[in-house]
Amino acid sequence: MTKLIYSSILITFTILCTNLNAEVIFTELMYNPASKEKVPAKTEWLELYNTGTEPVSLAGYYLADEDGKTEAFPEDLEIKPNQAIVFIPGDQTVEKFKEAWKCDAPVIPVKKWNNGGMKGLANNPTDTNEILTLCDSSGQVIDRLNYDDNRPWPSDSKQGPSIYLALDKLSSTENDNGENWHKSKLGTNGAINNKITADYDKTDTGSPGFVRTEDKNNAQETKDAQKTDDADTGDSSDDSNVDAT
Ligand SMILES: [Ca+2]
Ligand SMILES: [Ca+2]
Ligand SMILES: [Ca+2]
Ligand SMILES: [Ca+2]
Repeated sequence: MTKLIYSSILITFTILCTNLNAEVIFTELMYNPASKEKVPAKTEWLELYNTGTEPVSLAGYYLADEDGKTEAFPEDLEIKPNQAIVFIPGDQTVEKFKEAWKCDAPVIPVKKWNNGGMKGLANNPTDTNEILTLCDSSGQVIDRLNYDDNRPWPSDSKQGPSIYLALDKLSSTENDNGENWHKSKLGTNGAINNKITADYDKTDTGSPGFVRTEDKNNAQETKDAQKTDDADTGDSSDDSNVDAT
């Protein structure tokens, strides 16, 4: 029965996921921060990026997964070409996020990230969990990201690095391939550590609001370096996540 429900959900998502020319895409996910993830989780975040050449209004857009959906983004929210925007749980504040993370990009709290909505970003993702989507105001799927912590996706680990999309793979289809994602590494492609604060109580690594889009030579070096890095398959069985669905 459960299998049947999952199949129906998958089919629905597949039908909805027909917009292959999407310009706004998922480029980074902090789904399993080392910082505490007590209910409600406040330390998760994700990054969207506009790969297109025109600004896109995100009015009415929302995030969804198989657990539920968030409330809509602010009506006046727009993402410019080559701009990254960081989204955080509505249970967190922009001030507290920016106290911990140096970030010049817009930071947008989203209500119902946790309970009553998306139930957070699962730390034990599989092919049926999570199926993270960005939807526009009419419910059309703009980007879909069925992230995982098993190969070919980077394993998660206790150090709390985010995963980010390789700079030469910035598209809504390329980001479906786990091989195109890497664990953030301090000093590589703009990745920094957060400052320890009351909420962000451990050292996490990521590049919230920053997407490197040039320096192709460096990209290859980074790729080689991270092949070794990603080969380190950390133990992810100690999750104390809010979303064990
Ligand atoms: Ca969820
Ligand atoms: Ca999580
Ligand atoms: Ca995608
Ligand atoms: Ca980033």
